[in-house]
Amino acid sequence: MEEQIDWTTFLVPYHQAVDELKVKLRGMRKQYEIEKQYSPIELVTGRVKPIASILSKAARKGISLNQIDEQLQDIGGIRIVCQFVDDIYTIVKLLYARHDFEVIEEKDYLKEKKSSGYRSFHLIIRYPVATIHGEKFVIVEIQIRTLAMNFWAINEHSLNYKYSGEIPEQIQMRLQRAAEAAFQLDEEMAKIREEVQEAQWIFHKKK
Ligand code: 0O2
Repeated sequence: MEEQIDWTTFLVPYHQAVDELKVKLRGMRKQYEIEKQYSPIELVTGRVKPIASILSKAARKGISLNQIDEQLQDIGGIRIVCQFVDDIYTIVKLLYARHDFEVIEEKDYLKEKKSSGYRSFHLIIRYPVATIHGEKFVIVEIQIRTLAMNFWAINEHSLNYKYSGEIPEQIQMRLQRAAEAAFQLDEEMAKIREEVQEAQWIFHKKK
């Protein structure tokens, strides 16, 4: 028999971790701005997975509820969005260099996209949260992707939700084409990166 979970208590450290990480990572962006440097981080968002999604993902993956804190790695989720593909690798390096958490796994869906067409770089981290009962480690997934990859992923995610994971073939085909177009967009932008950055810098100075 699986023990009942007190969800409010269980999710407290995840909320704490996500809130702290958002502040810290947005702080990195701010620091680039203050030092008048280009920031590889465009925006940072975060969420704690809703209970219904935790339950359905655990069921789908055959994970028992007393193991979800170890085996469901995206209960706490952070997303970092950047402008250029190279920024992703800069961010990954910056995150590995930090001492306030430990990277325990990386998933490079850039080198090898998922069959859906999904591209992103994921880092799974072990993050210490100070609780009134002492230090508690939680697993958090950090997704790092470009604006183009993000645009594709949020649309595909909505369609997946709409069709309960069974997207009609015709739409799947269009999504594959859209993923390829997003990839091409990232490639083209990478080629004129310096021009774009210079233009943004001039615009920023005028503000
Ligand atoms: P949500 O609603 O974003 O929380 P799996 O879902 O089994 O493929 P796994 O093994 O948990 O994934 O790890 P993975 O591949 O790192 O995926 C975790 C999360 O990455 C997903 O969480 C999505 O946010 C994102 N992701 C992975 N594959 C895709 C994809 O094909 N399309 C989109 N749009 N996002 C993807 P959840 O729980 O699926 O969803």
